[in-house]
Amino acid sequence: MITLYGPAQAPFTEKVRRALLFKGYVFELREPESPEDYKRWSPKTGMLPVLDLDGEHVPDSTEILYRIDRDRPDPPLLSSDPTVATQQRQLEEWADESFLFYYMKYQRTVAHEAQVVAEASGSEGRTGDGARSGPLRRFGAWLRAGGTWERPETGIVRELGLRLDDLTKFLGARAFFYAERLSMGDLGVYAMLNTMRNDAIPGSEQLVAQRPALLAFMRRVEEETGG
Ligand SMILES: N[C@@H](CCC(=O)N[C@@H](CS)C(=O)NCC(=O)O)C(=O)O
Repeated sequence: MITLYGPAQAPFTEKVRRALLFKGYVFELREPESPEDYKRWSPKTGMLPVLDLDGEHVPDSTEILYRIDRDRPDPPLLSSDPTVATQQRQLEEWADESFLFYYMKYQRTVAHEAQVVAEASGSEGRTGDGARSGPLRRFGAWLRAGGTWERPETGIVRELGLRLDDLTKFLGARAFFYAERLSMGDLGVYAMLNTMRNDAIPGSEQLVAQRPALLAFMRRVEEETGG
């Protein structure tokens, strides 16, 4: 009995789910319903996904991919060319880290802005040393934003768009990244794009929708992994 424990909307779970489908595993997906489920299913780290392979619990999405590739080598998750395989491994790691980086940055920015607004409204009506005039406050905000009027959230989405442009260039005319066959690198990128397509960072859905080459890539991954 094979069970994948993890929240379906998380890119890490989606990456493993697609890898299992690609390999032809029959499995069940169980989603956590409470923080206790994270601890129960992943006692060491509290992080999901975890794959239960007939009673053996394998944590971490990347480790799971390596494990199932070893257990069931056909079809492979890495190229037989060592140079290409290294690129595919690096891409898989990059995909996990990069989207998470922008996601966390976005969350921190939104929390910080909410705090600034709360502080500003708390100081309204104050006079004397603690109060800052409108133009002075606006100048402070302008400096904090790095001398630009662009809102920090807009800047994050714009940067994310640049990363998608990088990806489009890496992909080029090939069906998959660095190769004509699907690899773990493609699954990592797919999972990241899929999370964006679900608008995990507001505005990210549109970024993906505006890039037909990446949409076509996603369709190819879906065809290879059972829709
Ligand atoms: N490096 C891990 C990351 C997994 C991860 O970040 N999981 C999140 C869900 S998306 C989690 O379990 N968070 C719970 C927590 O941080 O306590 C992997 O690739 O599996």
